[in-house]
Amino acid sequence: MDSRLMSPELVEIAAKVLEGQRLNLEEGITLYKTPDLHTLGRLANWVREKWNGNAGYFNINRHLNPTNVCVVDCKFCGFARKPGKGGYTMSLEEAYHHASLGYSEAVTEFHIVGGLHPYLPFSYFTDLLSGLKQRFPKVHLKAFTMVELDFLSRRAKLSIEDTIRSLREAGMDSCPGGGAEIFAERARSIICDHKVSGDRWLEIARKVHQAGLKSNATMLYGHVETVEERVDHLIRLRQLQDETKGFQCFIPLAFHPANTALSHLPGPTAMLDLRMISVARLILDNFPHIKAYWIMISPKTAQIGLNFGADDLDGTVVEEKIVHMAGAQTPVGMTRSEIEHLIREAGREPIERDTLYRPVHRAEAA
Ligand code: V47
Repeated sequence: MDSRLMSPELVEIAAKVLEGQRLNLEEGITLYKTPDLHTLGRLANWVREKWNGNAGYFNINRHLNPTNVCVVDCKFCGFARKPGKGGYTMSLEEAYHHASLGYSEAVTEFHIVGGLHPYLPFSYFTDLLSGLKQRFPKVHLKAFTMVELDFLSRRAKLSIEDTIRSLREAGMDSCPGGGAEIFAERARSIICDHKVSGDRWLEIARKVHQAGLKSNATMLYGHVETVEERVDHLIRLRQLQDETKGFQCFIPLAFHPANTALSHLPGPTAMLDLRMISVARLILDNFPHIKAYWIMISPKTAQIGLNFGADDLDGTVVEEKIVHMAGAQTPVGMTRSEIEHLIREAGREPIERDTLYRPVHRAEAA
């Protein structure tokens, strides 16, 4: 890369990236502050191609949110309802029915997350998983964030290890990356002071990985967090990944302010969306995948993200509630051909994957 075309503060960082050297906190801060988004994106794109070549991954999935009743009261959330305040809770039969809406043999993943419901017994969750497995034996169940696992273990009065074991026996195949928000105490205490700490989130992720399950990781950005707190978040994830190698994918989550207690905030812009993807790709040098989650940043920005460090767009989703209840204007789902079109137009090769990033060969799956 020609250093004459770069902002001066990026010259040394670019050399380190091209030599495969790890970036530190100060360099991460520089990447978040540089006005030179083009160089940032090109560097991230170089690393992305080293990891994933020209692949543009997607999957055929469906989200399932069994309840939005939640005791935690996070300030950034427009989805949750306090107990007795008009939320919904699906019976098991309703949840199975919901999973079947729009279901076809093509679906390879259910993404299952919900509120922290104070009264649902632990058996509801094990029955939910085993009932889904019985009805949809080929579908991978990516279920429950680290925050939900912590809550369920306390509800069930089980150790976190036993909680993970029971859910796994019932059908949990991996875990999604939500609930991480921002690990730094200062920002976390403003946006979600009743939630488990960042350290606890990481500790549970460690247990999930030690149990042999994969998981993802996220960061919620564009609210009250500082640039330093973002880099700190990424470095803490990188440290755990060095230890466990259990994370598959990092997903930056763009904050949507509408209908939340932080509705006075403007929310992130497209420039920040792309910067978040690029910096994540450069700092998380041990994460195989970075996702541009089209639901949160729009299909168009996600498509550009495929050339700024991301290699994955997530999937068809079908019915997204969490950010649509916080004002998201994107569709609630996309078809396979729409996703493939976006990826192809970005100059990438669309590759349908399963949750564990194995290519899905349609003729076989059908
Ligand atoms: O945990 C909640 C976030 C997460 C808002 O693992 C909000 O593959 C923006 O984690 N504005 C759920 N974000 C989504 C999530 C996810 C999505 C797609 C793929 C994967 C994966 C994980 O959404 C929550 C929270 O961090 N969130 N409210 C909001 N107003």
